[in-house]
Amino acid sequence: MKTRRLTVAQALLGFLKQQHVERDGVEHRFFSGVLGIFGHGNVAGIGQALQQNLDLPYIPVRNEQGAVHIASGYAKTSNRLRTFACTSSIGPGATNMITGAALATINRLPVLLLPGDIFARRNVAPVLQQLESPATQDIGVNDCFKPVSRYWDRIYRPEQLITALPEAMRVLTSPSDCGAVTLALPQDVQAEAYDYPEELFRKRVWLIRRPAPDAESFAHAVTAIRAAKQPLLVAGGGMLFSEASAALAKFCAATGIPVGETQAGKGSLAYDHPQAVGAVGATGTLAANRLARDADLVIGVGTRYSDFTTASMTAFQNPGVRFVNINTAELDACKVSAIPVVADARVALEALTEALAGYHVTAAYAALISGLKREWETEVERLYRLGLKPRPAQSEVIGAMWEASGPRDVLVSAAGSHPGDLHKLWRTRSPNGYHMEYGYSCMGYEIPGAIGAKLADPSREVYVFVGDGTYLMMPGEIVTAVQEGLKLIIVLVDNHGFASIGGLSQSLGQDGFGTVHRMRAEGGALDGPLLPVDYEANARSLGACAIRANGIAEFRQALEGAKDADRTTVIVIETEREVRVPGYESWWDVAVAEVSEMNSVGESRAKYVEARKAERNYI
Ligand SMILES: Cc1ncc(C[n+]2csc(CCOP(=O)(O)OP(=O)(O)O)c2C)c(N)n1
Ligand SMILES: [Mg+2]
Repeated sequence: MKTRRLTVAQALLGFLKQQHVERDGVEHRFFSGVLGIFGHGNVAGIGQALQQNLDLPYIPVRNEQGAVHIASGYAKTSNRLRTFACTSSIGPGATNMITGAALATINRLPVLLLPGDIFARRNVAPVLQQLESPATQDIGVNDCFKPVSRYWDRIYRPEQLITALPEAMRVLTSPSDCGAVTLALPQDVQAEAYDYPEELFRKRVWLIRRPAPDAESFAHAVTAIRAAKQPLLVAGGGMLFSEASAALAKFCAATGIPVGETQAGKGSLAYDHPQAVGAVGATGTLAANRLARDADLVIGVGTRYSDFTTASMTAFQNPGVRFVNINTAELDACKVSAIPVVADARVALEALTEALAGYHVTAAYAALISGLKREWETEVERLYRLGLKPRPAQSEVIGAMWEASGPRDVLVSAAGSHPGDLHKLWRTRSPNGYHMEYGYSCMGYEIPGAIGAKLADPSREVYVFVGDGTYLMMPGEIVTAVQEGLKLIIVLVDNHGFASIGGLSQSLGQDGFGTVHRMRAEGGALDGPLLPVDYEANARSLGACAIRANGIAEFRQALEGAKDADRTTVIVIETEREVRVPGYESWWDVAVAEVSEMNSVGESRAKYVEARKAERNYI
């Protein structure tokens, strides 16, 4: 047997370079590089191997969490057909990646994490940054990756790579089991040499399958749809991963079935498609939520049915409502007691369009859909142009951004009050034009996630919508964008803290406690002057252009300037915190304290108990 004598780290990178994927006859490399930060736990292993494998580019980042977010943003924009590996040292460098791992797994995104680990040899333990246990020597901080990874392994011996790596690839390229894969790499083992079989380094092409539905469940689904009087299709993230937008548009045109979109599925249909009724659920449009309320059949495609989508199980109120779920993952296909169609979205929709020939919703239902859609567009226009002075509302900022952006541009965001507002108000014009991380809704994803989106498709302008609270959590990756020559347009909405949680707190009767960015006052409470943060100076110090816009007119000008600029610009705009985009006949279950010393909490609790009565079991 021909062998190659390599360190574990060199063999690992040699393997990664040879991994390819193929879907719809198109083949390319799966790993575009390695993101990370070096420390003593990876510099001699992975660090050395990267230095002699420059065709697998190394991108240094500022925080290991940022590395994983970049990989996730990249994988999401690439419809899971490409990703990055992420390397870290041991200890804090490794655990910084745990949040990113959870985000990737929840969003079903492939990322490969390579945390350094403590010495397998053990004789020098405890090493710097090692967590010890009185009960076992076979535990460390990297065990924390287990619940947030779809596949987890620790490479104690060099030859274990030979069996671990194909498993890692199986999971990373699986349409149903995709998520974070963690291979913990003890720092001594990384540098150890072994005679690896040459075969490990041959080119491999992993077929990204498009599973077709089985005949029987498909037949049940067709029967259910044919019998439906008021069907609604809910488009989730799986629709975009499958690149099923064209198939969906045809399905809707042929059947007249309207489409509501989840956060991950938004943009599956262009906003001006006649059957697109926009966001559905807790942050849904009036159009989609009315249709959801009365639907007798919900066709969930590529959705996990999160509580935002189901409005905490209150969205679908027709007593006879049934579900058909199309999903590559059995876990999701079987939710809400649906007829499960375990299949790829595009394949299933094409087959359904054919099998449903002759079926169309009634003229009355079609008229209801177009009427609701028209009304919704009027509402969006109203919110885009509230004309508030001196500070605009957030909805006006969204309107100005939308008007400045082009049909192929991408909007990236994750946490705050704007995900809900954008879900309702952003008019997505092309698939992947709306990139909201709302599975984990992780503050700090925005900037690194946008770097990933830009790396995946540099031909699209990338806008980032970030709150002031979130900006403070991880602005450092702006430096990474500068380093890589990537241009982002970052809109930082300054509303002095957590408007979202502040609003939620008010609705719970808690008066916004702890959610405004204020100094501690003499009396000991956090009700002093507003925190004196200079966001522009901060952004500038990290290498970005930065500008503060006072009011919407200046904001529009700043956006034009940012479009013309050749590097990342941060535009800071102060908004009117308390002018919010309303909810549209929807609900989200956040439990209110059952006892408290405040009357307002008691009042909220009473309303909460009433509202919960609308929650349904779909059994
Ligand atoms: C890492 C993380 N910590 C906490 C939260 C809870 N959370 C959700 S939104 C939010 C406030 C975000 O503030 P900001 O970015 O200013 O947006 P705004 O609410 O003002 O729109 C918080 C703390 C979260 N989603 N992610
Ligand atoms: Mg804020």
